[in-house]
Amino acid sequence: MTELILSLDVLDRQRARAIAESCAPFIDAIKVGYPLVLSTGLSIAGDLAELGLPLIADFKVADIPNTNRLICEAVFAAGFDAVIAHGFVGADAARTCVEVAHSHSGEAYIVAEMSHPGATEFFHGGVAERLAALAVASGADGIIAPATRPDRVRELREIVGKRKIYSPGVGAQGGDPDVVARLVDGIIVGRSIYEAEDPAAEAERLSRIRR
Ligand code: O7M
Repeated sequence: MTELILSLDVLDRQRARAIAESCAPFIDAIKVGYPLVLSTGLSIAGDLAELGLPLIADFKVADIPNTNRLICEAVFAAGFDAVIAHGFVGADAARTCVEVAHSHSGEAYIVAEMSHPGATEFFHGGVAERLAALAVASGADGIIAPATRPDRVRELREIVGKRKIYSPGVGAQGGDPDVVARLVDGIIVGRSIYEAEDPAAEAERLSRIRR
């Protein structure tokens, strides 16, 4: 069954907690990125951990190996279960994220191709394929690939095989959950859920589509 990952890009701690709590029965994980963490601090991870769902730190880590290590150690110390990193910084830097994640029994995902229109500028022309291959070679648990381009997801699947593909871009960015949920291991959904009049109802609707 395709996972449903809530991208909790809201700025207020109480609102984040309330949305996560109401959606919890229908989602498989919560992705937390800079908008929420920079607004509330890393302690939000502790709040959300009370729900018992895996927490994914979307910090798109992209630095030298030593700095990546320091960032990832802080991520797992805060209570996250997985981290997302960029691969374009090179195999050594990406591998550091994977090593730290695995040393905490966590997971690490590498961004292979992004979902927005401008992503084609640099990711196309072989780069995404190389990033997917780097993710495999680094022992990453999976990649991030765009729900807005199902054909690209199919091509990247050829490279990553059974490793997981998590896919953002459903709903607000135009990706069709009916199409992409069949191709990936998890769809990442933000605004369609947290901006809905009834976020839990929307999460429930999406949770039925992905089955
Ligand atoms: O559903 P949305 O568009 O409101 O939110 C999508 C989330 O996924 C949001 O947190 C983005 O930062 C993130 N995302 C993308 O939208 N596109 C990408 O290519 C990559 C990500 C992402 O999660 O990277 C790990």
